[in-house]
Amino acid sequence: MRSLCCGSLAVVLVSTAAAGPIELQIDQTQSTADVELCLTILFTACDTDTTPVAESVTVSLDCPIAPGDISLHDFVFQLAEDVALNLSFGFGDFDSIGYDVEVTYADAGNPLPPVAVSDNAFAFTNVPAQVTGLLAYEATGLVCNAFSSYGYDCIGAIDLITIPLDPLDMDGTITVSGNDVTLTLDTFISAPVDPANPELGTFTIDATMLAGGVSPSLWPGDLTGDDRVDLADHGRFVGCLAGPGPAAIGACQCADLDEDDDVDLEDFAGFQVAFEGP
Ligand SMILES: [Ca+2]
Ligand SMILES: [Ca+2]
Ligand SMILES: [Ca+2]
Repeated sequence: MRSLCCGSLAVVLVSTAAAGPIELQIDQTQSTADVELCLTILFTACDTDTTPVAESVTVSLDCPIAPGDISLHDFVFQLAEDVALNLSFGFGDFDSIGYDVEVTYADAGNPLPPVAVSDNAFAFTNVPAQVTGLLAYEATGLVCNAFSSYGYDCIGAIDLITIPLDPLDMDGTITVSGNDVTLTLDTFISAPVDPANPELGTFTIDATMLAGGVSPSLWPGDLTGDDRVDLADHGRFVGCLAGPGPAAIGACQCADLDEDDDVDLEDFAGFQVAFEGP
């Protein structure tokens, strides 16, 4: 897995590859979103459709071989197919197609603070997100009349970017096998069709995704995943220092700089060489 072999000098020589964030590609053959639209016009009618999800999730890991924490940097959840949502009220219909729909991270350049990985599982909370795309529709009969009363044309399109999303919660798991990183991520999005008239209806997106990529290179001595070896890493190193013998476990495996399975003073010598300053 790792190519380091021969003590601290070798450690320093290979410390040129950046770890950095890792972009994981969403496997659209194993990722789906259930989309539901409900409108209330006298009574509530709903319809659902399912589409594969494509695109990517970008995260950083404190220890690429055995993550102890994970930070979310970016994501694009692209609904890979149009969704057809056809509501029948008896006294009229609302037929619609959602297309080019994407849910994306709304704070690009500002990763979320790291969260702990425990038994491969983690939870991101309060994730800023936005939705883009169009819902093209045709309302007929009394549904058209009702829609008109809200200021809408009977045939039109709702630009989804006008709909603000509440921050999202996402549950996930991460597993590392050799150089392969696999992430699962589940999220549920619910928003009003018309934020000014929330009683008109809601749409929801219930997504279950699987993403994969190649593990980033180790940055020897970097135990926080920011490509720097500073006092934050020193604090973590000291927390891992257990002397010769005890096997390094979890994210402490990244503190085993000489790769003899322990974290001892020989590793600390390598850490001191890698140390870049406070
Ligand atoms: Ca660091
Ligand atoms: Ca040792
Ligand atoms: Ca060691």
